[in-house]
Amino acid sequence: MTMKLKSLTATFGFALACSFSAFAPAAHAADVAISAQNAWVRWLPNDLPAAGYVTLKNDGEKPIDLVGVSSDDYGMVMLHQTVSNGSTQKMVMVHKATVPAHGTLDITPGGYHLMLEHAKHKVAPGDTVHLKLKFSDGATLDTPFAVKPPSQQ
Ligand SMILES: [Cu+2]
Repeated sequence: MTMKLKSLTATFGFALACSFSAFAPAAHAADVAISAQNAWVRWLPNDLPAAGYVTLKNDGEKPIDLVGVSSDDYGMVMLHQTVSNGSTQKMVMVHKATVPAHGTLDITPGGYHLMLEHAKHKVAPGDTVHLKLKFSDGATLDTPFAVKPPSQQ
């Protein structure tokens, strides 16, 4: 009796694993047009807000907007754009940024940045934080960002 139960469990477990692995690769290839590269955080001391930078690549046929960012590591994450007004620079909050079809969007110093405020735990250079990037096609990219010390920025 014990033997029979064990073999049933094993068979069931195998069937589950099998159906998952058959399904996952197809869904991945069809749905995810966006990938993230070179994701890092400009860390500043004394609990100052940090800035996240990343290059987004769109392999799809249509432009896709970055429409939201959230994180388990920070209480507040916003998409900001640095705007220069003659000799002065200021940053403004924007609600989306477009990744062109078959192109890239550089969220890099001087352009866009992800403003990271109210860290939920101590974040230090050498850490990895995770940001969830949400896109207009419904995709979400859970992206690891390398936290860099001021000397490596
Ligand atoms: Cu900002």
